[in-house]
This record gives sequence, structure tokens and C-alpha cells, in this order.
Amino acid sequence: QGKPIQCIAAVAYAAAQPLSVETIIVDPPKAHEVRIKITNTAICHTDAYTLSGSDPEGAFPCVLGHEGAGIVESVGPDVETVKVGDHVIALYTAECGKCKFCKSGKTNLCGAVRATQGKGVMPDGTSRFHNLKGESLLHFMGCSTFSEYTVVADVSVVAVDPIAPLDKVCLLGCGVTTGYGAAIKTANVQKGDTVAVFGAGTVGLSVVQGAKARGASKIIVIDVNSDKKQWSHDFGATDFVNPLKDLKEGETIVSKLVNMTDGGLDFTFDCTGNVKVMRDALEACHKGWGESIIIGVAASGQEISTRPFQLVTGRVWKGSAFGGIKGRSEMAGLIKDYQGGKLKVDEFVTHTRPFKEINEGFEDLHHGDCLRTVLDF
Ligand code: NAD
Ligand code: DAO
Ligand code: ZN
Repeated sequence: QGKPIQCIAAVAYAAAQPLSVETIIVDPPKAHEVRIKITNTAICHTDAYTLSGSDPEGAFPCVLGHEGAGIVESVGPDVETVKVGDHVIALYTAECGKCKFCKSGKTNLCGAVRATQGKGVMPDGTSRFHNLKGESLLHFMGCSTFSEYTVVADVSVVAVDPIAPLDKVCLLGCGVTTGYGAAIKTANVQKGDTVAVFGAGTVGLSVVQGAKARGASKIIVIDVNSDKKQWSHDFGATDFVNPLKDLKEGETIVSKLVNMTDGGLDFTFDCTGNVKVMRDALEACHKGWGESIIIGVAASGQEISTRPFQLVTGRVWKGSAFGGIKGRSEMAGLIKDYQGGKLKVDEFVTHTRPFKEINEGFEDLHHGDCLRTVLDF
């Protein structure tokens, strides 16, 4: 049995406070658990959302972070999925292969560690993190990648080709996979389809990549920040619309999109988390068959609305978590798409910083020139 490890981590002690970069203690993995030496982690909006205090389920003190990759340092008893030395990506959407969800063949959501993950503890109900005062620190999204060492459930980790650079493929732990999967799995975009993507962050631009890979005939990106235009085209968009600048008198974003596509889109995606945008995305769909996929995470308490007639007349509202991707069985395919040049990942790394600059990394998120900041331990 391994020993506790002392290492650097960023602890969120309270909402809306900077993270405390300090030495913590990480206990050895128990049965069906894996201790990972995290080499790289990115910062995603969900980390910022929870840290801000807006997340009603957010609990402190905790170790945030869920978009990370590293190398297996040790495994507890009965771990068969990975071994010491494996290069791995942490998965906030587990895949046990045995639960009702996994066996359904209908969803990538898994029930195995859901209840304890939501409470910030390991499946046995306890934490593997302590600070030097002996206080227990909660886990986050089953990953807690803002620590040089972390412990995750064996169903919440996947081994990847060791040739793949961990400082890039860490992004497959959330944003890139979410967008790409939403296009190729949840929507299952087909050759010739028309697609509109609202919000050109890492998630939206990855939807664009998925739509392009499938041979969509039109990929329209809608973003309120015109600086996203060049990026959108680089990732495969055919058109870019800034609704704050590009609408004529009497025109709405919905009417413009409907006119651009002979009656509406085959698929639209919300990658903003704004419920008004979600409505526009649904209503810009083609009558009879258009599908709108909600990916964005709306602020707590927000609700969506539209006239039911929009659905009666054949438009479909769907959602997608982690792009509908089953992390353990489908990650290898995404790595192959990346290695084969079909899936851009490196291009999302607009900023890199040493781990100790994590608070500055959170500031980067507020700037329009940042897609992802990758931290290096
Ligand atoms: P991001 O902030 O980098 O990108 C959002 C983009 O939306 C920005 O370019 C912004 O300018 C644009 N935008 C904001 N308001 C807009 C509006 N009214 N109209 C048009 N564009 C607008 O974020 P991201 O990392 O790409 O994540 C996007 C969303 O996806 C977030 O809500 C995030 O929480 C969510 N997310 C969901 C999942 C999932 O599994 N469902 C996973 C990861 C992220
Ligand atoms: O199974 O009930 C459940 C929860 C699954 C979590 C899916 C989370 C999707 C959105 C998270 C956003 C970003 C990281
Ligand atoms: Zn399962």
C-alpha cells in the first residue's frame, strides 16, 4: 500500500476568493481508485462558475479542476482499467460499463459514482485530500486536477496513447470533446447538413470541427465578439454573424439565419449558456426536422422557454453532456482523430502558465483572446 504524498495544489477555501496555492497531503488510493500525477490541467468555465459561488451544489473547501491529464502513480486494490505509468485523462463523466445507464446504449451518463461525485467525496464517502492543518478537502467533479497528485475512481480515468502530448490532450477532458462529440454523436451531423453554432469558445469551435469533419454544407458561427470571426473560419466555419453588428433594421438573428438557409438550420448548438440564445437557437431550426442541442450551462435558476408550437411543428430540443462521449471506450478514437489531423487540439492552447499562476489563469478566461490556459506542474 502506498504512502501519503505531499504536493502543491490550489485549494478553494471559500466562494469568490482567490485559490490558495499551498502544500497538501494526498492519501494513497483505496480499492478501485487511482492516484495520478497530474502533468497538465486547463481551466474551464465550470471551475470559475463553482469558485464564484454561483453553483448551488458547490461546496468548500475543495480542490477544483476537471480538464486534466497525467501519469498513473499508483493504483489501489482491484484496479484493472489502468496501471502504473499509464498516460491518462481524468473523466468527470465516468463509464463503469455495468450500470443501467452504461448498459442502455442510449447515453454516456453513468450512475456508478454519481451520488458521491456530486458531494465531493470518493465512492466510500471520504476524501483523499487534507491540508497541512489536517483539515479534509473535498474533491470536485470526480477529478480535482488542480493538484499535482489526485485520486480518482477507476471508472473516472482513461489511458491514452503515450505519444499524445499531455499538455494538449488534457483539453480532451472537457471542452474539445464536448463540442466535437455534440456534433458527431449527439446531433450526428451528416454530409450536406446546415449547422449554426452560437458561441465560439473552445466548445463552440469544437462543434464547428465536428460539423466540418462530417461534411456540413454550411457552418454559421454566431458570436457577440467579432474577434472570434477569424478563429471560426480557421476551424471550419463558412459564415460568421455578430448579432450586435450584422443585423439590418427589422432583422432578428433568427430571421437572418432562416433566410441564410432556405427556411432554417438542420442543427443548431448553444455553446453560450445564455437561455435567450437557447431560444433563438431552437427557433432558427428548420420546421419539421431541425434539432437544437443545448451544451451551454445556464446560471443557476435560469429557465428556457419557447412557444410549444415550435416543437409541435417538428423542431427538436436536446441536450448534451461531455458531447455524448463515453470517456473510457471512445477516447482512443478522439486521440486518433487528433493524431490524424481531423481534430484540432493544440490550437486551443492560447495561454500556458506554470501551475502557481493559476489565479492569473482564471483572469485569462475573462479576456476574448483566451480559448484555454493550460497549466504546467
Ligand atoms: P467560452 O466563454 O470560451 O465561449 C463562449 C462564447 O460565447 C464566447 O466567445 C462569447 O463571446 C460567446 N457569447 C456569449 N454570449 C453570447 C451571446 N449572447 N450570443 C452569442 N455569443 C455569445 O466558453 P466555452 O469554454 O466554450 O464553454 C461554452 C459553454 O459550454 C459554457 O456555458 C460551459 O459552461 C459549457 N460547457 C458545457 C459542457 C457540457 O458537457 N454540456 C461541457 C463544457 C462546457
Ligand atoms: O449524471 O446526473 C448526472 C450528471 C452528469 C454531469 C454532466 C455534466 C455536464 C455539464 C458540465 C459542464 C462542464 C464541465
Ligand atoms: Zn455506468
